[in-house]
Amino acid sequence: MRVKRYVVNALPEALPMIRSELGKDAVILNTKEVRIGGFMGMFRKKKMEVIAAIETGAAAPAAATQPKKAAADVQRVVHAIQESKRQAAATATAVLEPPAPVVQTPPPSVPIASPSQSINRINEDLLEEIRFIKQSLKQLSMHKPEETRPLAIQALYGRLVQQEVEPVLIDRLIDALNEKLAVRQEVINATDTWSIARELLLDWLAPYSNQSINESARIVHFVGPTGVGKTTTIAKLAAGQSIKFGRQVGFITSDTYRIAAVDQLRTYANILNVPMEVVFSPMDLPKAFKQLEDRELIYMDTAGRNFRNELHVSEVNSLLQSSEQSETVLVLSLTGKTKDMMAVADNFVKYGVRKVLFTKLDETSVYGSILNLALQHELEPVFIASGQTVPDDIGPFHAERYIDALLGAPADE
Ligand SMILES: Nc1nc2c(ncn2[C@@H]2O[C@H](COP(=O)(O)OP(=O)(O)OP(=O)(O)O)[C@@H](O)[C@H]2O)c(=O)[nH]1
Ligand SMILES: [Mg+2]
Repeated sequence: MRVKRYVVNALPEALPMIRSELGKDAVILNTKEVRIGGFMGMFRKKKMEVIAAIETGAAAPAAATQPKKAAADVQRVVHAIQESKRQAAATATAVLEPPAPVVQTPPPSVPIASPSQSINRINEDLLEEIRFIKQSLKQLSMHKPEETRPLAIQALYGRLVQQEVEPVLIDRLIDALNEKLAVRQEVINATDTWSIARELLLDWLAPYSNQSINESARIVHFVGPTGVGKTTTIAKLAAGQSIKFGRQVGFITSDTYRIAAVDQLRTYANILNVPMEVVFSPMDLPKAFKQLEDRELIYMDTAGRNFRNELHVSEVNSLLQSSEQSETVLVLSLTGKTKDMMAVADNFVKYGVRKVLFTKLDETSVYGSILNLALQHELEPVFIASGQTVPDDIGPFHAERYIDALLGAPADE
């Protein structure tokens, strides 16, 4: 066996070298990432080491002898398959059947297949084997183990894992990327990989971006787990609407659960000169709406609860009924754990919630949950809050800015 080591930037670079030096029968024994060069352990460059080998008897043949050899190979494979099938059938018979008693048996009454029927069956079997091998090869190339992927794709994979993007979405993106790259022959660098990933993600996010709170909704409810920033967000949005657009805003709060929650919203109501009603149960709602009937826009605050518990979700939902056009916005903090956010989102989506508002962007550098919630729960991000200052620290969701933050700079920059 002849073994040769190649150090390249990425696997596709090694393939033509292997083919020309060792021939088309060469096999890749191993690939791994290595670091070379540098100075005192610093500035080392990432490379890929590829170990390839060829049986010495099967040295690279001249082009003219290829067809003959291919035919011989096929014959050898056919023979091997037939032989292994014959042995498997014999073994199965031996295992399944008890030893036959030593008696004379009459000749079998089943008709014996004609030679042409047998050849047809062998051909069908062969075709079936070839189909199976093709399918397996395709699957192998789609789901290459991480370390045999080109370096730029490995780096992108790492970035998305670190951003807590759901594994199923990462796999989908890498598959889509590989499909796009399959039509390109050259070795792909990180900048190109990042830009294709950006395009793909923007495309996927398109149905969920450029969304806002429904303008025809006079009543907007804000729901979400404890302490995510619902009350502060209401103050920020109300200030924007009344100061920037001169709209007549009113507040309702049903958060009588936490001591001082009513006072918190009342403080903002006083500063913004906005009337406020407190409701203790769904029965108080009609009276509150009547009091605020001159208001163009009503923001309703609700108590933060453990909304992984569906009972709490159904409780808050009973407060969100209104005879008018209304909309409910789920408020989630980006500092929350992805799994918990998904569980909360799941519960609210069941009640028809479609809009989500993320807070505390300023407290994290991990943004995967926005993508996860949009693509897996079809929740449309409407605003992003990035600080405690009322009213400034909030803005509409921008898909492009978001994807840039999610992907970060390409790995080779
Ligand atoms: N860093 C940061 N803090 C925020 C943001 N939004 C809100 N906060 C802070 O988060 C804390 C909780 O905010 P609240 O508005 O009281 O949260 P809530 O969801 O109404 O809380 P409950 O009503 O108790 O469920 C406060 O200290 C806010 O100043 C944000 O975007 N970034
Ligand atoms: Mg609150």
